[in-house]
Amino acid sequence: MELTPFMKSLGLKYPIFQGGMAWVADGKLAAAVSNAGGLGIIGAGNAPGDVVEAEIKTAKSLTDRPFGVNVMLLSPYAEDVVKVILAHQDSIAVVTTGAGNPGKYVADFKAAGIKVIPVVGSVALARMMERVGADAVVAEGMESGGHIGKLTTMALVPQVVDAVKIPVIAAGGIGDGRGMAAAFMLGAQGVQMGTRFLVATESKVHPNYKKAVLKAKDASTMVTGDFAGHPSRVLKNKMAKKYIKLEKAEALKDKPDFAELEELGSGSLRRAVIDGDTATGSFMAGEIAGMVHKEQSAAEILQDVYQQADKLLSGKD
Ligand code: TUI
Repeated sequence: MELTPFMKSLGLKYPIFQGGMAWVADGKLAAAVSNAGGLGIIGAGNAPGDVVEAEIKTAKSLTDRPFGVNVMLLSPYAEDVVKVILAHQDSIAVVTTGAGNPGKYVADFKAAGIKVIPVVGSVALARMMERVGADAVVAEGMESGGHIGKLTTMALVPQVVDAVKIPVIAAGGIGDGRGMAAAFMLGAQGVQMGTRFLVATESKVHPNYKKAVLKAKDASTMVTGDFAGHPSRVLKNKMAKKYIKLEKAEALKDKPDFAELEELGSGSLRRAVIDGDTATGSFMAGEIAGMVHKEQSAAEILQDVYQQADKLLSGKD
């Protein structure tokens, strides 16, 4: 498979991005993916600027290859994280954004020589991003783990490809070379995967979290947070079921108590990733968790996925 000029301009061997997963995607994981020829991405999540800065320094110390940082726009620290990224502009090749509209930051990133690749869940936002100067977009379907939009990857990707001239990277529901090949057939130039990298050898995710992904089946995920306007795909567990129950109860009230829901969800991703707390943690994962069967190094994951996709797309065997 020939890399497109855009993917070549990022200095990649494989047109595969590692999703900027909050709490999970640290400097070490990002460097491992970048060293192996993909695009490693540090997930800022809700972390303050100094914490993100430390991860950028870690990645920089571990790789000479390009890597990126994901800005989670709902974070109270998003503005600080943007400042940190601009201060390290020489070492950061790409910024991706999630959970919002990064319009006001695009010009500053571009002026700093950083490529801006917003994650979008709709054609409208993709068009807007192209208009404000984004270099590419990640079109992410609701098969993804974590915060999601409403459309599926199969429906979203070709519609975004038709709507914009900038390159489109597909995300959501891609866990192996078949998914990658399918994304290319839909017009994508690259893919982004999160769930598959959750269980990478270099991922610091708690063993209980990795185990939960490895034993997941096709129907093991569910979507919480829809009622409060922040739908999030997670592995089914006690916490997710409790959250849904509370959401349903609040939805029946004239004046729903969003604070109570917020309190239940607060810190739950940290409890999953760091503590491996299967009772009160939110184990964010995509629908492809059911086909992730083994822990592998980032390099093995990239090679496996790419080789399978390449074979399928070239029509060999
Ligand atoms: O951002 C993600 N995935 C995430 S962020 C995250 S941390 C979090 N946890 C709980 C609640 C909220 C955040 C965990 N996973 N993916 C990219 C993505 N962006 N998916 C959907 C969107 C999106 C949604 C709405 C992008 C823009 C948008 O609205 C744009 C507007 O016009 O405001």
